[in-house]
Amino acid sequence: MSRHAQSQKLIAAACAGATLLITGCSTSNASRNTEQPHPVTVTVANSFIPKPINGNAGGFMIITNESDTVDKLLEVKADISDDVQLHETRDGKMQSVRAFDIPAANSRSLSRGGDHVMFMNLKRDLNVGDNVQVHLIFEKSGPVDVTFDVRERTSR
Ligand SMILES: [Cu+2]
Repeated sequence: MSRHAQSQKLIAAACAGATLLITGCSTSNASRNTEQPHPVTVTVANSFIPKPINGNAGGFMIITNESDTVDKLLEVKADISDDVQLHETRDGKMQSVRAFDIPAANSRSLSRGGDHVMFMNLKRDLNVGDNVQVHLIFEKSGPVDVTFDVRERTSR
């Protein structure tokens, strides 16, 4: 992680606590690159796909938004599926949603039994240890490429 990203992260962490009490907490600082109209302010961790048991696969990850405004995950693309959906789980049933809000200076965890990415009608077999390149498209941060690794179904 670059020095700049590190400092942004610390600022975001401080804001996460401070915004409970005061509004207008900003991550703006002199070192921000103003030539980039849409700086990427999201980071993704622990991205994985449990080995699928039928023709579809779930995808999990933790998305952190280091900015002071809400971002949205709008679309997901990958070469393993022509139909990648965003699903939430309500009363034990999955349903498709248009986007996932990623709250300001906070994280959203896509995890088993909750929100997830759904790769429908897989175009090839996935085995434990495989890496899948996934293209995430955010409203503010734009495109972010992430590798999902295929893990045993019991992993978290
Ligand atoms: Cu699903």
